[in-house]
Amino acid sequence: MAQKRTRTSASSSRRHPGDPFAPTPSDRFTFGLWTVGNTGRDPFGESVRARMLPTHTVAKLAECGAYGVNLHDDDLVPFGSTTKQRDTIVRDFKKALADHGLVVPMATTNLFSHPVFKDGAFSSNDPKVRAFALRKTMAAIDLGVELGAKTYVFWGGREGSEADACRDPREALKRMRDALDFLCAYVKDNGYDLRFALEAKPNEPRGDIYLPTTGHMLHFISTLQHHAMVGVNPEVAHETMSGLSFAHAVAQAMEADKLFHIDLNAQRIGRYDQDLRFGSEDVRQAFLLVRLLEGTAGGAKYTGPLHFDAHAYRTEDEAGVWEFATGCMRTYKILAARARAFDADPEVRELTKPVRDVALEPLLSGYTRAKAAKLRAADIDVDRVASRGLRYERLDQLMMEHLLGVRGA
Ligand code: GLT
Ligand code: MN
Ligand code: MN
Repeated sequence: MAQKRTRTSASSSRRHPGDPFAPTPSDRFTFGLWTVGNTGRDPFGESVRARMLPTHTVAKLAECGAYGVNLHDDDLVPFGSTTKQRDTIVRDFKKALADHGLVVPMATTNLFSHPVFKDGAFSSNDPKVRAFALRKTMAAIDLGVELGAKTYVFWGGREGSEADACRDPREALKRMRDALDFLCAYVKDNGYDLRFALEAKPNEPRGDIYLPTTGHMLHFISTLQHHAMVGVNPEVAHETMSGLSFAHAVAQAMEADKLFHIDLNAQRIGRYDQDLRFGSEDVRQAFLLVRLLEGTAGGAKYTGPLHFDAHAYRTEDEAGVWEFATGCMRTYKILAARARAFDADPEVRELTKPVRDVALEPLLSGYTRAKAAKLRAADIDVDRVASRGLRYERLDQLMMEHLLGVRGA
């Protein structure tokens, strides 16, 4: 229902005619209420910006050219609200969405802020905590579905440990599986059109968080009862914190048809979870990611929402927040244009042309005894193959020149 576009207000592209990088709703860019609404509080200092009303966030995001807004239950309906308060808040929020033509593609549960979750939610040793977490998530799923969400994210920020002897990590995984199996069945029982997307993070706020990378998540999903409705929501910052290639994690998820959602931001290796403006660090990785998502090299394209799970620097006032949001979206579009130009460049195409061998290729998959025998007998001049230079220096330099705007712009 809420997924239909009804926006009539001046969109960003109309306000910037002829600007190819001005974001528009058809770009599918989304922000969480908690992202642009981040008040700049950190472990060393208080808020530097006032709390934003969700209805105001909706109006401003629409003005910037975003497509949608995502939320935790508590971002919209403060913890402890009465049913009457909830209904009023939800009614006003729905009106703002309709007035400004924004949708809610994704919703999630806050299972980390309240002190009751200090030692986890689904993995807690205390059945009362696990029961409360399930109950809170069922209510939050109802809210998300009411707002039109099609994807439901699970980020287990507190599912981890410092004093690791407190529980057997195998027991934690079993409890998390039980919770997800339960909640999948809840969605099915209610006939909701909703898929789950699991988000990994290696640490912070816990010393170690269970299921620390997208790869861990992908295996865990294969052990779930209703695995077909569960995919991943990889985040740039989280995979980068582990020192891993984000593009490779996303590629594995895409290849498994499990990229249900994505959290875009920027991060430097070895630091706390920075959640910086998309593309503002490691432009190479950002380029490779956008190239992958846009399928400019020929692979399948990602067609889901492009969510920026990032926030403005603590130095900014509200005007800076909207510059931050616009910057995320513009950088994505600029990188997409650069990726298209790179993959259309005749020299790049020549350098990335597949190496063909019509005699050997049929032998390389689908084992048979005959194929194994042919492989053994095949004439392969190993020294000749090994001596061939692959010209990746030239390829990478071409990528840098496209990226730096001196070629194909
Ligand atoms: C929190 C976290 C994010 C998650 C959000 C969804 S909550 O802001 O840092 O990475 O995506 O629960
Ligand atoms: Mn995230
Ligand atoms: Mn993060």
